[in-house]
Amino acid sequence: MSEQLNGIFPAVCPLDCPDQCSLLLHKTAGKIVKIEGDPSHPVTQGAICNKVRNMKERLYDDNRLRFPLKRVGPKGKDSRFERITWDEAIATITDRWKDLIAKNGPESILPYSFYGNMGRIGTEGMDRRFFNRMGASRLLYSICESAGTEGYTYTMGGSFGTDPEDTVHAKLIIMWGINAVSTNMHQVMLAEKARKNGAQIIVIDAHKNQTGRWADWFIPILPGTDAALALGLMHILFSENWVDDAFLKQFTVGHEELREHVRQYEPTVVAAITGVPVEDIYRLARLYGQTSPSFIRIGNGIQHHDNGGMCVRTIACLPALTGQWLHRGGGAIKGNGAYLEHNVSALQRPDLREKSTRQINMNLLGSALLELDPPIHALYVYNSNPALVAPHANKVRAGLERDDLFTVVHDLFLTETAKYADIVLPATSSFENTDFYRSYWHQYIQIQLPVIAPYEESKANVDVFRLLAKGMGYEDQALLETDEALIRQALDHPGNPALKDITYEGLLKTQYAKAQIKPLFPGQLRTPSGKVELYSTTMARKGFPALPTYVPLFDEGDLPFLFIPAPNHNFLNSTFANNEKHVRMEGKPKLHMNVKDAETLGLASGDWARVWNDRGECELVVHAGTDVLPGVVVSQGLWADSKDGKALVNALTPDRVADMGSGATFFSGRVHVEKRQNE
Ligand SMILES: Nc1nc2c(c(=O)[nH]1)N[C@H]1C(S)=C(S)[C@@H](COP(=O)(O)OP(=O)(O)OC[C@H]3O[C@@H](n4cnc5c(=O)[nH]c(N)nc54)[C@H](O)[C@@H]3O)O[C@H]1N2
Ligand SMILES: Nc1nc2c(c(=O)[nH]1)N[C@H]1C(S)=C(S)[C@@H](COP(=O)(O)OP(=O)(O)OC[C@H]3O[C@@H](n4cnc5c(=O)[nH]c(N)nc54)[C@H](O)[C@@H]3O)O[C@H]1N2
Ligand code: SF4
Ligand SMILES: [Mo]
Repeated sequence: MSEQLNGIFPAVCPLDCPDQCSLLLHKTAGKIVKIEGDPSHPVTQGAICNKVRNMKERLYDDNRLRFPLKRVGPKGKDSRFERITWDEAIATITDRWKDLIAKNGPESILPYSFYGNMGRIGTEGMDRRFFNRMGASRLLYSICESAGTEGYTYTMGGSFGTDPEDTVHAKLIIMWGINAVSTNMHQVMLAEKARKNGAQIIVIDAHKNQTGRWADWFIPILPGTDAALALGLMHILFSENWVDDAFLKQFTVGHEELREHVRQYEPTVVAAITGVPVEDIYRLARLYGQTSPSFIRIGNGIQHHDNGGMCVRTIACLPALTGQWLHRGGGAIKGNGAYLEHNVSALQRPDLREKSTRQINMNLLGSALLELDPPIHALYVYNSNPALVAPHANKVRAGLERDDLFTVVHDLFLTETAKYADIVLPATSSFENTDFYRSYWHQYIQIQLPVIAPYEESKANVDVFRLLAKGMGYEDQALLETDEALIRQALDHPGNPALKDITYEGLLKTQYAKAQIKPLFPGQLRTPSGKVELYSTTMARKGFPALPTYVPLFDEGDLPFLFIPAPNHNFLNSTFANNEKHVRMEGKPKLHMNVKDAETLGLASGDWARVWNDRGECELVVHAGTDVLPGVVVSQGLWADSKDGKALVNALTPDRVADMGSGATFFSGRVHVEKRQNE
């Protein structure tokens, strides 16, 4: 920790946000008094979002956990806790685990985590080593982008796309299923620069939110139909000969098959599927076919659907048709994480596992807790809040309520999940820890050293796992190593030449460093053929159509509305949902619906609506207008339980698994809507 009580210290935003801003923390008398952007960072350039500008309130929030707790009341919303010491906490946990391992084996224990903090040694370092050594069940980290990532990989060979810094050169920018104003604000800033140089900005979304309002042209689309729109564009690009034949021949496989295949996606057919009028499909195809460089930012929204993997796989084919990958600023970004891939096996040490262990899909947490055989007897949650963020929340909560389930939660706050815990452990914030960070959008790696002392008795993830290892009697060297050693091992990656010049010492000096990345073309693509795979034999082998294809959403029956519970502007998933200031900034949980639907149901803006299906119900404040098409309703944000707990949008979401990546289908559920009775 910096011993200086006053000063300005460099930092990294730890949140699960593509922008991964460099920050400057102002410290007075040992406390952070101001958080601002670091103007020196080439991408984030000192601009940060409002939620992090206001994060100091969260650091010193009265509700922040100060010491370990044990539960003395019932599990769930009426839970009560008592203070215990760290020694008692660690002894209670490890005694229970030892007993479970002796009786049921280590796979009866399940770690559950995600990226509440993106620091790599804390989220996928010491924790993985510890649970590998134990031989616990493994979690499949599939809640976020896995469907789209698998889809994109079939086409492009991995999470490799355009360097966002180059997108200022684009002349056409399409934000496709991304609420970038809220979720990737520096892509918006870069697009603004491009716009000043004459670029047009198109947004394709199911909801005209602030990103749609910022666009030069907003195209509303029926959810789950984007692959059909992309195929309709391909139909026109081929038939009008707006394709780059030289690029297709040299750098793709399957362009002749694709040309034949997309004949069926006539604009009239596509218009009927997508709700996008024929003339708009033509206009979009003409702009895309005749503007260069063109850049597509592919969001996560389109892949939280039953057909999300195939949808992203399909959109990812578009830049190749017009040869955009050879134009500076052209191409697409779904995610860029693969460029900065660190030495994962050195950090996680899968070799510590004595034998192979079962893997459990985090999207099926409810079923895993209720139905799995042999059962899960203990759950260890950190960096995540599954009681709010996981699909089919009522099933998840029924699982968490099990009397015989021993649950530990490590967090900064007494989250909805922590209320089900037997033992709660207080976590440090990222500004109290050492870690390294790599963006999944820009190409910089950054380091964080502790700026402030740990808050009260809170501990970093890595330190808790060191204590747990000791309690379990594990003496492996891998579990004793320092933070610095972990970072060095992760950065030392002969398999990724882009990291060659990025070292621990270098990062200490410069705070952040850009990876040395070779252009994708020619010769860098990691598909089996080394080319853009418009036709994928890998997909055919796995039972998918080999060519991009529109597959309709799963039919949930005749419930009248498709429900899209998306993220909001002022929270980061459920982070900030328990901080008063951020809740105030966000207002009330709303239900956006088309005014025609509202009228039919006798609803007006400001009314409370009850939204339900056979998985659950919630109550939201109606916002009627023309921002969504008829038949679609949209909410924003993962809200904390209120006294009556009715804002839990994930009570309604399906735990069906997407077509690829064992991904989540948050946006493919259907619901009924009615006026709340006691209005
Ligand atoms: N402020 C803020 N920023 C965040 C987050 C947050 O919670 N708040 N979360 C972070 C995380 S973990 C992630 S993964 C990203 C997610 O951020 P994004 O990549 O922006 O993805 P979403 O916000 O889930 O969805 C984006 C848009 O997709 C639209 N959409 C839904 N279904 C469809 C469809 O079928 N077709 C089309 N065209 N549009 C559709 C939604 O209306 C929404 O506007 O943001 C990160 N950044
Ligand atoms: N309906 C609906 N549900 C969704 C989504 C959606 O769009 N709609 N989005 C999904 C997506 S894309 C994602 S990525 C997931 C995200 O789901 P989560 O990863 O669970 O994200 P958060 O809700 O932000 O929870 C992170 C928790 O980690 C804690 N935390 C932060 N730092 C640390 C630390 O250093 N140590 C420990 N132990 N804890 C820490 C925070 O306090 C917080 O409670 O949600 C998914 N759920
Ligand atoms: S949440 Fe995103 S935009 Fe906001 S400070 Fe963090 S990285 Fe930057
Ligand atoms: Mo995510």
